[in-house]
Order: sequence, then structure tokens, then C-alpha cells
Amino acid sequence: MVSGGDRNDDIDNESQTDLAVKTRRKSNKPSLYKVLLLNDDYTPMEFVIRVLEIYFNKGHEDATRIMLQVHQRGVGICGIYTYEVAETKVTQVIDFSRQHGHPLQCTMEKE
Ligand code: TYC
Repeated sequence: MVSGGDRNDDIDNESQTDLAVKTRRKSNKPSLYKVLLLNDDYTPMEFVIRVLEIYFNKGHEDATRIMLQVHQRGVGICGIYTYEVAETKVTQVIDFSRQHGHPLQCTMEKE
């Protein structure tokens, strides 16, 4: 590890472009994104628990705890994923909720 601690910085490889395998000072970890559920006054609690079980692989107890946190504090973290996985989950949750006539909102934000 090099000083600083920032992730995702490639080494300056300009002087070694002829190497078959470029050395890197750091690993290229992808940026991570939190997927968040937002509270509303209409989506049934049991539906939110189902969403957490189906799309975020939570057990019933954990799903209930997260749902209650969202209900009480307005927002809660469902999981942390790479960009495309997070985006897919947001879309799936919103589609599933609309199919069932619920206004549940789901969003993502960079870690
Ligand atoms: N506030 C909702 C109710 O009282 C429950 C709820 C929880 C809704 C979490 C959305 O993300 C949510 N029925």
C-alpha cells in the first residue's frame, strides 16, 4: 500500500507500456454504492420486508429490523454493491413495487 489510502488509483504506467502485464501500485477495486430504501406512508410493512428478503437476500428478522429502521428514521441501507448491481436492484425494487401498486422508493448513493 502506498501513502494516501485512496482506492482505484492506477500506477503511472506510461514508461512500461511495452510490458505484457502492467504492474499496479494498488488493486483496482470498483467503487461501491449503497442501495437505500425510503419511507412512505402507504407501502405496507410486510411488503417492504418481502422486498428485503427477495432482492437483498435478508432473513426475516434482519429484513424486519431494516424495514423498522426505514419506517422510524426515513431511510435505511439495504446493501452495498458495485454500480451495475446496485442500479439493477433499484430498478427491480421500483418495478416490483409499482406492479403491486405501492409507492415505495429505492435509490443508490456512492459509498
Ligand atoms: N411507513 C410504512 C407504513 O407505516 C412502512 C414502510 C417502511 C414504508 C419502510 C416504506 O421503506 C419503507 N406502512
